[in-house]
Amino acid sequence: MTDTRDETTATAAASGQTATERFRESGRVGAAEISTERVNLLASRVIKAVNDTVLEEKVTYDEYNALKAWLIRVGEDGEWPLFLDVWIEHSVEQVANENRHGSQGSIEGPYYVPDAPVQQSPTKLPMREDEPGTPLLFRGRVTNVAGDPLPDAKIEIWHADDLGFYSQFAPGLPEWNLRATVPVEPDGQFHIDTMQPAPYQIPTDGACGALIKAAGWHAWRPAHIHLKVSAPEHQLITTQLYFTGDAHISDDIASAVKESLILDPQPRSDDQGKEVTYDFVLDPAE
Ligand code: MBD
Ligand code: FE
Repeated sequence: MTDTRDETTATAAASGQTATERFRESGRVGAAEISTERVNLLASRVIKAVNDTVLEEKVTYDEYNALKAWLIRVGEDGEWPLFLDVWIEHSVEQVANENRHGSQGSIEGPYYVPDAPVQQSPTKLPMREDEPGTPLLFRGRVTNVAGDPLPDAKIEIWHADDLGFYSQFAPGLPEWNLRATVPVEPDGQFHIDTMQPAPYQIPTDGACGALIKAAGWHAWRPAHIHLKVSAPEHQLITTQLYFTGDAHISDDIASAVKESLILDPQPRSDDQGKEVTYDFVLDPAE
């Protein structure tokens, strides 16, 4: 049977289940043994933090049961990846990258898919013939911390479309829409034609959306481009780039914006949309 639904019929539960499956398949589950000492320390601290909140705020049984029901629903909707990546990953990223000298990182989020089609720079991301939005030429160079170009670098890039949907996580989109793996040019430069993404709202009809509504928060992330930039003998950096003037640049629900990651695209001289330059600097492998 052909799936005739389009991306606007996406549901939180469907994209959540897909994100959950993708995480299970990613090879990250059980990839490293966590010692008994470490589990004891971390689990004890998290449980104590919750208990302290209960005691200090005098949490009632009604509130406790609301929490229990909500946690059950997070699992049912497959939204543990979304919940963790929106509200926790930014701190993990901060710790992981605190000693870097090169470009700043940011969170990966739940919608990365490995092994996107390889397209040598200069290139245009896979997109529909009538892909909506403003064309954006994203260009720059990948170097080491000394400023030498890294000709063997590659850039994995993925982002949402103009309606805020990611291919493979919403129905009706071509499999690799707005996703690619881009080897750079011999002088370390890259030129990637894409569409400027729009501000993004995390799914509002699932457990995370229910929390946002119940707490009176908003569900927005500023428009962003996701990237993984790597080169032999250098540390891979996972990051995101944002756009100046975005309505949610200062109140990202995922707390993942950094000053150095905000772009200011300019109109192209040929008037074919916008262009912007960002240079990536990779730290040496440890
Ligand atoms: C996203 O697109 C995203 O980047 C993050 C971090 C969380 C939810 C959706
Ligand atoms: Fe995203």
